[in-house]
Amino acid sequence: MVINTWNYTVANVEAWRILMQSPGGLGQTRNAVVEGINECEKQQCRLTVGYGGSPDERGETTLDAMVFDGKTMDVGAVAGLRTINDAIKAARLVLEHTHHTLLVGDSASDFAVSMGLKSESLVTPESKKMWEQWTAENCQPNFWRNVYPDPKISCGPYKPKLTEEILRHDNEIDHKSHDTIGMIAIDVESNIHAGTSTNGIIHKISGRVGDSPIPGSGAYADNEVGAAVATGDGDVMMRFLPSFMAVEAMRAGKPPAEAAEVGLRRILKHYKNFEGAVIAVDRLGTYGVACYGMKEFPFVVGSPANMDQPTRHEQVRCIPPQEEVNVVKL
Ligand code: SD4
Repeated sequence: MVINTWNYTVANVEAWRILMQSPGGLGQTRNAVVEGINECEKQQCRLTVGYGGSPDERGETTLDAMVFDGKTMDVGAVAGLRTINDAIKAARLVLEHTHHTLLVGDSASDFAVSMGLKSESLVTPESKKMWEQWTAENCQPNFWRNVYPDPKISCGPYKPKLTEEILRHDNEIDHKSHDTIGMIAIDVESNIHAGTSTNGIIHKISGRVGDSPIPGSGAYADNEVGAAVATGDGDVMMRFLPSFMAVEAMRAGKPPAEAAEVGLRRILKHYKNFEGAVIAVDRLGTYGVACYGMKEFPFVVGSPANMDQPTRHEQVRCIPPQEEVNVVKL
């Protein structure tokens, strides 16, 4: 089976097509995840995967991606690519041709080019326009705090301001336009691969890397148990490794639907205003999905349940909004 975040049908259809190139998808899970996700990169899924989306504060699109092999526990990941659109293929190259786990920035792009991928600008007229509009609106919203000039009304450059502490969740960031693809593929022998690809969060500070290329955060897989992938506010999510937590919860006996919630509930103890979703699948292909900060969360499943139409859309209702807990001061 193959399952992925959001309603990215093109990715699921492509991954399923590749899985079905061998009986039961045997040995095809890596190809399925990489080619499925690459389809989203090529088609700029909702402008949040691949080139031409989510310009950072300098107007550049940067990509993060990861491939996770649940059999060998081998991981390849890249972050902050400014000139390679096939980010998931670059991650695969790290996995297959190096002893490293994560390469970042322009050196990661150089590596990808040296291994045969194409170098190209990820900026498009559309992403340039998004960035120009943002700068025309005094760079609002942005991800700065405790700096001057006041980041709530002005663009940078900023300098540190030491007198007042603005807490992170006081900041109202629009999270609407960040929808990472996370995908899990499993064959008949419970060989599992998981993968992610994203252009991160719009207006991010240049150099920012999200949760998607971080093992245990954006994705985690272990053939003995299952796998999980996450999407959402990566700056918060990467502090809690929700994909790792989901897989470990399944290892401890929780069903996938409950396991998917474990990491999100942990985050909720600390942050009430974040947005995120986790998909958890056990080694036999039973899946569960949890989300927070949205009403519903859509995902796509490809499975042999209906061979005439293996790809189907589903959605779950999210955990209802939690109130901030009032701290009683004694
Ligand atoms: C990030 N997690 O870079 C990604 C963005 C995302 O749904 O998933 N959005 O923080």
